[in-house]
Amino acid sequence: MANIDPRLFYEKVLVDNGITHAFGVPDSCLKGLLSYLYATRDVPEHIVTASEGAAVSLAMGYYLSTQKLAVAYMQNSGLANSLNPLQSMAAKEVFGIPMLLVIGWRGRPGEHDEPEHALAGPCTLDILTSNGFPYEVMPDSLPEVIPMIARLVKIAKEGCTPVALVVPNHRFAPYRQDEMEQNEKTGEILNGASSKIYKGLSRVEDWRSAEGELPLSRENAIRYVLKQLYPTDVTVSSVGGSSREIYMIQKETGEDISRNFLSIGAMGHTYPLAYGVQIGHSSGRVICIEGDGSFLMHVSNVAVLAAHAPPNLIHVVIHNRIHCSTGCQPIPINTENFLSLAGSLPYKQRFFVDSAEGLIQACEWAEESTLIVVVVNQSVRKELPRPAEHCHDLRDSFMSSFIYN
Ligand SMILES: Cc1ncc(C[n+]2csc(CCOP(=O)(O)OP(=O)(O)O)c2C)c(N)n1
Repeated sequence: MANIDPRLFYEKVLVDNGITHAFGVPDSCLKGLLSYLYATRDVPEHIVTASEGAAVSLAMGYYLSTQKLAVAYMQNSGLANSLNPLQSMAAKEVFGIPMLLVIGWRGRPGEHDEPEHALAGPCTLDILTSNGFPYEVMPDSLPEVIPMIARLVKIAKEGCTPVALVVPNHRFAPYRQDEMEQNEKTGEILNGASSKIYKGLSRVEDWRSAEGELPLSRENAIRYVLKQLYPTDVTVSSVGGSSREIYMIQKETGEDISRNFLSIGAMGHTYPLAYGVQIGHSSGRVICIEGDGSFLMHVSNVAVLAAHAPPNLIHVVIHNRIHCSTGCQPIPINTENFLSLAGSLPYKQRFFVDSAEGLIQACEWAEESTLIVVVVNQSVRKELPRPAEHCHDLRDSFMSSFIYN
C-alpha cells in the first residue's frame, strides 16, 4: 500500500529507462507521481493537457523528433479519449510509435469505487488487450517495478508500439513538498499568455481583403505556405484534404516529402502532435497545417498548449467552413463565431487572412507562437492522391529530418 516514492519512480524507473517527458490528464491513482512532476518539472518536460488524446499526440510528436519515449498518463476512464490517436496513428499497424501509457486504474474489480467506474474499471485490461497494446499491472514495490518498466520499454521499442503500465490505487506514496511549488507553477502557466495584436491583419472584423468571391482555395493556400518554408522547417498536417494536397504538391514539384508529416488519422490532434515534434526541433520551425473541422474537434487542447508554445511553432488553420474530405458537410459554427473563438486563444500572434498577400505577410511576420487562419473558398480537385508509401516508411523518412543526440 502506497509504497513507491514518486521521486525514485521518476529517477530510477523513468529516467534510467531514458524517459524524461510526461504529458497527460491527472488521475487520483497517480497523485503522488503527478504532485512530484508538478513540483519539479516545467513545460515541456511536463505538460498537462486538456484531453488524453493530446497527451498521446504529444508523445508521438516528441518521439518523431527525438527518438525518445515519453509518458502519456491518464485515468482509465480517459483511455477512451486517447484511443483515436492510439488506434489511428500510434499503433504498430499504422505509424508504429513507441510510448509508455501510465493509466490509473479506477473501478478495479474487487475494489469499491464510484459508480461511474463500474463499467470502465473491469474493461480496462480488455481494451488494452483487444487493441494489442502490451501492458503490465504495477506492483507495489520499486524493486519489482524497475525491471517491469525496462521490459515494457524494450517491448515498445522493438515492437514499435505503445505499451501500458496500469496503476492500481495506492501504489504511489504521497509527494510531501508539493503544495507551494505546485501553486507557483500553475500561476506561471496562467500568466504566460500575453498577446500581441498586429493591426489590420488580426482583428476579426479586418480579415476580408476585398469584397466578392474568396480568392484562395485550400490548395492554393497550402501552396503559398509551402513556398514560405525554409530548408530547416517541417510541416505536420491534418487528416484528409490538407495532407493529401501537401503530398500531391510535393510529388508534383519533385520536393522531398520527408519534411512533411501527414497525419492520416486522429482528426483534431494535429496541433499537439506538432507541439511534440517541436520539442525536439529547435533548429527550424514546425508549421502545423490543419482544417477547420479538425481544429474545432479538440480546440481545448490548443487553448492549453498555445499559451506556452514556443516561437518556432506556427499553426495555419484553413477555414473553408466545411468538412470537405467527407463530402462537404458544413462545420457547425459560422465564420464570425469561428474567428472569435480562434481570436480568443492564447497564441502570442494571430492573423486572419483571405489573400495570398495576407498569407505571405503573416508567414513573414510570425515570430512567436502564432495562429494564421486562412479563409478560403470551397473549390477542390475531384481527385487527390493518397500517400503510396507505407506509414512506417513515411515515419522513418520524416524522422530522418532531425538530428538526434
Ligand atoms: C475522429 C474522426 N472523426 C471523423 C473522421 C472522418 N473525417 C476525415 S476528414 C474529415 C473532415 C475534416 O474536416 P476539416 O478538418 O475541416 O478539413 P477539410 O476536409 O475541410 O479540408 C472527417 C470528418 C476522422 N478521420 N476521424
